[in-house]
Amino acid sequence: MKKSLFILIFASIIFGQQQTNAQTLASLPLTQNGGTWDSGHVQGIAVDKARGYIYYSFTNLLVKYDFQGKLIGTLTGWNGHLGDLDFNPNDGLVYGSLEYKKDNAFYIAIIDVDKINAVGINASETEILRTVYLKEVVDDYIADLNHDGIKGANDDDSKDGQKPKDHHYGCSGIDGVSFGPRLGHTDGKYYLTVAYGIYGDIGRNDNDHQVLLQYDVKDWEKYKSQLIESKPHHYGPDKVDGKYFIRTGNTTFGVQNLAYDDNLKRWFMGVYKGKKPNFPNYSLFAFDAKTKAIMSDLVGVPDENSKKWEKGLLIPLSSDGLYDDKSGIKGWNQKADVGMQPVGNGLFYLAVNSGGKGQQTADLTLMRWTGDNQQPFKPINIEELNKIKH
Ligand SMILES: [Ca+2]
Ligand SMILES: [Ca+2]
Ligand SMILES: [Ca+2]
Repeated sequence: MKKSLFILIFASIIFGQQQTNAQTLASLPLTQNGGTWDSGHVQGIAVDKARGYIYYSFTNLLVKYDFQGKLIGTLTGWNGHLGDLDFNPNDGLVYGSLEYKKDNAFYIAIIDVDKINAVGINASETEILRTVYLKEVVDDYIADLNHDGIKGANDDDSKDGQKPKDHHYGCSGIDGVSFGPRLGHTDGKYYLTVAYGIYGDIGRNDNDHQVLLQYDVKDWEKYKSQLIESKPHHYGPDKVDGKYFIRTGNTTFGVQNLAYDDNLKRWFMGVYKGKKPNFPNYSLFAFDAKTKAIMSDLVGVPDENSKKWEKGLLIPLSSDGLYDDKSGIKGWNQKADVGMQPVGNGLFYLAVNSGGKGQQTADLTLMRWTGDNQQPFKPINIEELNKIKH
């Protein structure tokens, strides 16, 4: 008797979850336009599946739409560069990268998106947007590699001539942001994962790796601070919970969009193509969540003490995709640089930007992962979506 009751409860929970998942899938818009704005271009998106919202970062503007395509509100009022986003279902907040390069200051913006309920809310007049300072990124950005005493934003690499150039690993700041399991694992708690921007400088060899940092945000309440732009604060963790390197060859400003797909158990990195002729310069790279990082040479990054290559925790790229013999690099030619968000069941939103100054817009398309090296994502239609549901 008791046993059958358990089975009944268990079955109803599973059935209930399937119902919820089916309902969520059914409510996903096949396409969405993120509005036209006098702002910077779209940088990234975040999706709250449970409550049915899509968030767009337009560099100096955050826009909130519901799944029906209704504009719910916007947040403005900062001069820094808001980049890629992710939604954290554990606290209901959106996390995004926020750069103040001239101030040598890099933050995670943590946005209480529940409170975005009107168009034109000014972040500086509310407590909706809080920030946490990332010392690790700043340390690499301001590294005085050429020992001329000039650092960070003040050292203009283009004037360095034959001297070594500043900015460790070519760090230009941060952009890609995603929650996901500790690298090397497919389960366990999720960590906030932040990707470096990397200068697309073809005249240096130390900028051919992507750099990812992982942070456990459980204790971040104590750091979260209002950002006074005239006096950028330094409240944030001194240490990272993990620092990893992925050799992709150089890109133009590093990982634009970072996304963890729990369906494929895979991390995706969308980039602006690099320009070095010795690399294939793909626009999308991936690595698998289970792949363990191995302490290895970071080829091209000189170790000042040993005169060899610096070492770091290196994660190999996924084994599928297009393959470049010469460099051993794998990846895809797929636009994934201004918005990419997995939403489960092998489905992803991918963004395309258009419009010029004063009229920036973003169009999202719901796509499915195909595994085809030539066309890894294909738009999904309503019939295909219904097939997944049942
Ligand atoms: Ca310098
Ligand atoms: Ca970007
Ligand atoms: Ca992201």
